[in-house]
Amino acid sequence: MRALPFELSEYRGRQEEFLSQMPQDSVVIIPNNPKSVRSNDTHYRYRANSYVLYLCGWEEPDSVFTAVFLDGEWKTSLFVRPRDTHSEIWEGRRIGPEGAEKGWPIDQSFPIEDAKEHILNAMSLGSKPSIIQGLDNRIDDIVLNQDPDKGPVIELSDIQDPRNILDSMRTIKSESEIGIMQQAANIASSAHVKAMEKTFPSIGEWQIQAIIEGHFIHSESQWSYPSIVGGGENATILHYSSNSETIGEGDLVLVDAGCEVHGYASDITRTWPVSGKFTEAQKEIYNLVLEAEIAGIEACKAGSPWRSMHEASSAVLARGLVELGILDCSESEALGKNLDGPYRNYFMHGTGHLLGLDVHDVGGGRKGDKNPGPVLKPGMVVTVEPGLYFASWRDDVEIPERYAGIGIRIEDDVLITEEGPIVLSSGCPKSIIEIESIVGKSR
Ligand SMILES: [Mn+2]
Repeated sequence: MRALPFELSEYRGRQEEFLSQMPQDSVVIIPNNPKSVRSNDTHYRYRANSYVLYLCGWEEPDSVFTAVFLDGEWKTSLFVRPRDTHSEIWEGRRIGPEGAEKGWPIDQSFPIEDAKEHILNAMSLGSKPSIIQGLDNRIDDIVLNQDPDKGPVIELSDIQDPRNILDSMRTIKSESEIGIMQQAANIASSAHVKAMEKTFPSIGEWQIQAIIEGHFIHSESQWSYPSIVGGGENATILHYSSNSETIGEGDLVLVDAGCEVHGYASDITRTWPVSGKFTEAQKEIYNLVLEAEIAGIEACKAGSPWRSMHEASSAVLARGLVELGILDCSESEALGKNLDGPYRNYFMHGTGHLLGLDVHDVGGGRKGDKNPGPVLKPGMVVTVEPGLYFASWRDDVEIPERYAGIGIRIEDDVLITEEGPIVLSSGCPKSIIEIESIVGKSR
C-alpha cells in the first residue's frame, strides 16, 4: 500500500479552503473514476480521478468523497470498497472503511453501498447536491433519479457544480506539490536525454517510445498521456500516436512525452535529428521555434495576462516566417490583428496550458474552455510549447520546398514565481549544440 504523498494536514487545508467557499446547504459529491474495460474481463490500468486525489489522495476505484454541513461544521466522508477476502485474493488487498478512517484525511468512511442512502438522506434534509457529474453514472443516478419515498425530486437547476472553486484552487501549487512536479519533470527530462543518446538513423518510432516509457517505469512512474514519437513528416501531425514507422536518415524526430508522479504530470517536447546533425533548413526552423519558446518562457511573469506567452511566442514566429521568406508580407500582417494572421498556417495550436494533476490541467486557457485563462500567479505551472509544421501534402497553404516535411515543437514546464519563471524541465537540453553532442552517443 502506497503512502500518501502529502501530510494529512495539507489535504485538510485544501478541504477547508474549498468547503469554506461552499454554501452550507450543500451536499458535496465527488465520485472517483470507475474502472474501464479494455477487453472482456481485462481493465485499463486504474487512474483515480484528479479531484479525489487532490482532496484526499484515495486511489481505489468504486469510491466517492462527500461533505455535508452538520451541527456547525463540515463533515467529510469517503465511501469505499469494503474488505472482502474472496475479491482481495483475486484483485489485491483493499484498505476498507476502517483503514480509510485511520490513514486518510477524512472524518468517516463507509462501504460504497451506503453512499446512496447517505446522499439521499442529506438531500431529504434540504441539502442541495454539488456534484461533479459525468464521472460515474451510478453516482449521478442517485442524484437524478431520487427515490420518491425519500424526499422531493430535485430540480435540475438546484444541482451545483463544485469545480469552479476546486479548479482555481488547483491552479496554485503548494511547495510540496511543486516538489513532486519537479520530480516528474526530472524523470521526463532524463527519459528524453536517454532517447537522444540511443537514437540512430532508421530507428523505429516505437523504439524511441520504448526507451522513454521504459525509463518512466524504471523510475516508478508512468506516462501522463500517450507518448507522441513522430519521425519526419509524422511530426507535422499534432496528435500522432501510432509510433509505428521507421525514421528516415536525414529526418528529425519530434518526441512529446511526459510522466506522472503521485498523479502530477510533466509534459516535455524535444525535436532532434536521428543522424545527430541538423541540416541547414532544419536549423533555420529549429532556431526560430527555440527563440519563440524562450520568448514565451520570459513572458511567464506573475501578474501577466494568460495570453502574454502566446503573444510573445507568436510575435517571434511571425517575424521569423517573414525573414525566412516563407510569408511574403509585413510582420504585422503575418501576425494579424487578433493573432490570427497567416503565421497560423504553420503554428495551429496554443502556446501552452496549465499543468498539474491533469496534463491539460483545469483552470482554463485552452481552446473551447469557458475560462479564457487566468492571470499568471506565483505557484502556477504552465507549459510553453510553440511549434512550426510544414506538411508537404497540404495544398491549402503555401509549403516552401526547402522546409517541406519539417515539424518542430519545443516544450518546457514552467513555474511562475514572484522572481520570474523557473523552468522545471531545464534538465532537458534544447540548444542545437547540446543536442548534436548527445544524439547517438550511446547507440
Ligand atoms: Mn503540452
